Amino acid sequence: MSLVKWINFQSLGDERGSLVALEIGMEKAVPFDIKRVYYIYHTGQGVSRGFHAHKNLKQVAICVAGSCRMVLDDGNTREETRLSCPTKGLLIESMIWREMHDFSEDCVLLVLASEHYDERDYIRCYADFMAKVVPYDIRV
Ligand code: T46
Repeated sequence: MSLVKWINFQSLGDERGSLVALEIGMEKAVPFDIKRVYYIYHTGQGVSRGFHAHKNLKQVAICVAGSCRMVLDDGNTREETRLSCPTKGLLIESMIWREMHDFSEDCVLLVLASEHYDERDYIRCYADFMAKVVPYDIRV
């Protein structure tokens, strides 16, 4: 199964422009209760971010302006995708190593998170991440 999982949001656009509403409890558009929202913007040219995994945290990343490239790695396979559409959210499950590259100057990456911020949930060393990964061939 692909690591790249998109959630499509309805655009409530009219002649004035576009609007996306994410309402907690409305429907399970996002497959977790949102406890935190943050956004990444003004990323310098050539700067990459991420380079970590989360033990429990699940997130949905939405590029509400501009674009960036996201690399996802579950320790068995590595995939990448471009985020550039405000009506598409990229679901990032727990225990996925992520890297973000090629931010456009105008990129605003909005992230919905299933938990409050907790540095103890981060795995910031790739070797530590790999040591915790269960290989595909021994998963039940
Ligand atoms: C992720 C990717 C997509 C906080 O204090 N609270 C927060 O909610 C967040 C997200 C960060 N911080 C602090 C921790 C660092 O001192 O802000 C600083 C920058 O965070 P970090 O270096 O983790 O940023 P990124 O862009 O590498 O990663 C972020 C998220 O942290 C991470 O969960 O999945 O975006």
